[in-house]
Amino acid sequence: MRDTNLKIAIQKSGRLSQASIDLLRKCDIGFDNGLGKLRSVAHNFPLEILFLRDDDIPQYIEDGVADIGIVGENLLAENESNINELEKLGFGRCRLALAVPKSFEYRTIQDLAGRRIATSYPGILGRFLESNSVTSDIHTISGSVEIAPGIGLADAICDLVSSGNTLFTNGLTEVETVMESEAVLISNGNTEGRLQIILDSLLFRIRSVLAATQNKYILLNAPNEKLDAIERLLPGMKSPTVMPLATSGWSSVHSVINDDEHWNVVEKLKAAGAEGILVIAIEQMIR
Ligand code: PRT
Ligand code: ZN
Repeated sequence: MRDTNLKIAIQKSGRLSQASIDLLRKCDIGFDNGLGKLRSVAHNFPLEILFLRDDDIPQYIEDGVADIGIVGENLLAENESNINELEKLGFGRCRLALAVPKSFEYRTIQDLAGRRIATSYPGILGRFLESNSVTSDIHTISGSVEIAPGIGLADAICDLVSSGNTLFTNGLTEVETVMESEAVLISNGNTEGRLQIILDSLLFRIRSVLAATQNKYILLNAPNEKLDAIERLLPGMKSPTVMPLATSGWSSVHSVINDDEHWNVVEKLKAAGAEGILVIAIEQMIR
């Protein structure tokens, strides 16, 4: 029975850990992730979860110790490994950016020629500079990259940025985006037979959860003469459901709308005559 579980590697403790666990839980996969645990077997799905340092995950997957995993795209791009990206997961968003001290008079990327740049991403940075025909002196350091200019180790840095607070507190200004990144589900492409069936089933659940988080369920009441205008604002999965209310001349309209634009749509619906508008989170959405 040992080999019949699909193995997924997720970050043990760090920025992607909680969101990775939450995603599996939203897929209704039940497992114990007690402190210090290195592996856990789900009790209601043939999945084994390995908790690892994010840097080790691509190698473990290439070696077949795990079949799939969750890492940042930045990590994959840096290592240029033989790994398939199965799905973008919408969390862990950040960008790899070049930043310089405030005193640096930066105009174009050519200003970095011959300068020392500290980074933990020498591969991505090297390719980026090369594609811009710039030759710089790349210093690879593994952590606290943002302090390098302040201690005289570098003229610029290339590091991950999300809120920008770290750059700001270290007196650095972002000047170029090298790459955008988010968490992705990856695989080694070696899943066959039963493992592939389990992976397909997990992917089906993950995609349903992702679709659900990108959408909202909306219900509203409207006088029948306003229905045409309201329906035009609500594309829905096919088209909105319209049902008569007990009060004659009124209908209840149900639909699904994109989360990003739901406030915008709600305002237009209200202006078009909708009343009693309810916007509800969707748990899973199967298209
Ligand atoms: O222990 P382990 O090796 O597993 O973890 P780690 O310390 O190497 O990684 P971790 O947890 O810091 O990051 C894991 C992944 O999260 C990264 O590979 C990215 O894909 C993603 N991610 C998203 C980030 C950030 N946002 C981020 N802001 N990773 C790092 N940062 C750091 C950045 O390096 C800088 O020090 O946060 C600081 C900047 O943040 P702001 O908000 O101040 O801009
Ligand atoms: Zn790491």
